[in-house]
Amino acid sequence: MENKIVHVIILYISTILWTGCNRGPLPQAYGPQPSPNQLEWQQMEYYMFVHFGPNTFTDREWGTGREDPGVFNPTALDCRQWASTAREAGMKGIIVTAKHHDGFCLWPSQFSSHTVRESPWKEGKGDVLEELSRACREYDLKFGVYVSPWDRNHPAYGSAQYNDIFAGTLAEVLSSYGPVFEQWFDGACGDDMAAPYDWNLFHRTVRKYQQEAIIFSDVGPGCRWVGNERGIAGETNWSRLDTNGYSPGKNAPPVNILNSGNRHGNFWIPAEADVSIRPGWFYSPSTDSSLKTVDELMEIYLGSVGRNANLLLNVPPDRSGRIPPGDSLRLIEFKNRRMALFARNIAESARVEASSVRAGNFRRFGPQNITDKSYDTYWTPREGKTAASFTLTLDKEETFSMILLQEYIPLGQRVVRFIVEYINPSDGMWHTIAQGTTIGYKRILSFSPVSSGVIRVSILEAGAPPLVNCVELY
Ligand code: FUL
Repeated sequence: MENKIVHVIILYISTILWTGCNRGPLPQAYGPQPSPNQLEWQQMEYYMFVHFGPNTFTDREWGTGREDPGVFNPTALDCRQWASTAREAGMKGIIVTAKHHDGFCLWPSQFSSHTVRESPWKEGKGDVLEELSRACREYDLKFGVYVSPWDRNHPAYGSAQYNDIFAGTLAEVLSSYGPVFEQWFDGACGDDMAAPYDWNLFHRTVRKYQQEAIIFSDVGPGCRWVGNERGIAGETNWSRLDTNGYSPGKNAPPVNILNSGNRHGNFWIPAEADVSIRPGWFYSPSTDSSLKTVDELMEIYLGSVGRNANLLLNVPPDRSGRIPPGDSLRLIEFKNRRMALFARNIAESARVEASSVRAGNFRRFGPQNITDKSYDTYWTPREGKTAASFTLTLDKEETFSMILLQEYIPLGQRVVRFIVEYINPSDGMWHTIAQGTTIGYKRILSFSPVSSGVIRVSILEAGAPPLVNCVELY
């Protein structure tokens, strides 16, 4: 009987402790936060850009719009080959130039007389968007479109009436080919405009047909241009941007701002880094032997995904309508390099201790969340603490030359400055290996290899208590 009472008391106390532990409020959001679609988009990290159209056949980057549609005649166009290449390369989607500045439409648009319908390809019965969107579904890739407002072919271009025509063009693309994850609006435009672009109308049109699509432009609103075409984000890269008074194109914020964002920016507008595997955006036989090397692609990867930006890598199909073997081979070599570099995370089984943990629920906010594999769990120090550290103790001494860190961005981007140190076994002292500013969704730092069993990451400054959900060491 006495035993039973003791049991009941123990059960009662542990229930109180357990439920007590689970109470306590979550940290409050800090600044603007990503929408669920922006978060999903950020987690894609790496996807393919495809520039394809008359320029592919004419050796041009900017067509005049006066090209004979007869030049567009791929002999063996195969969108499934583009998709399987992207898939094999580890990419998560494809964005295609449905319409570039020359105005040529890769689908038979009602709003233009300069389209695949006027070309000899498939006797004018073809539709690249139809084939590509289907191939993307087959290979489990997301499908996105670049539709250039600048149109060097359309007779109405530059007039107020063109805004409605362009909205109609967008509606056609966005309502005919299934879900579109990203609508790409280029900033380039001609000088011959009597009426400015009606961006509100364009955005409303995207929203009407594709509620979930991320709208890209120099200034978002879904994601922003990174400010260069080299695929390199700022070492400091905030996913926040002030856009008041700015618009895409000539009136965009200065490129250094696009490259780094604004620490206190009003809107969540993360960076997307676009770059081509070749010197130009469109295929040209003259660039067959100047593909970026794996080293260059690695540098781009660390400069984009490794600096809190998504990487949009352009891989242009050739005149047959296929991605050339050299380019696809390079993509696979690049993927193999990444797989080899990130093969064994030596922090995975580390013991993690923190200088401070948020009160209320050790499990929910404790340092062990940094090495679990879930994006949704994080470590955070106690309320009000914007500087704190965590230490990893490895099973044994290991050699490493890379650290990967992630903030839990659904509650805002916080970290301003951090430092990484290790204990050198030969002198037992702390030494600095790397320092950085922003982390954001993902930050990767590489350094000369060191050997150690104890590593400390200190957040030195943050706008609000940091929420760190991942650390990896390679
Ligand atoms: C630029 C365009 O003018 C280029 O032709 C290319 O499409 C690039 C991705 O964006 O602004």
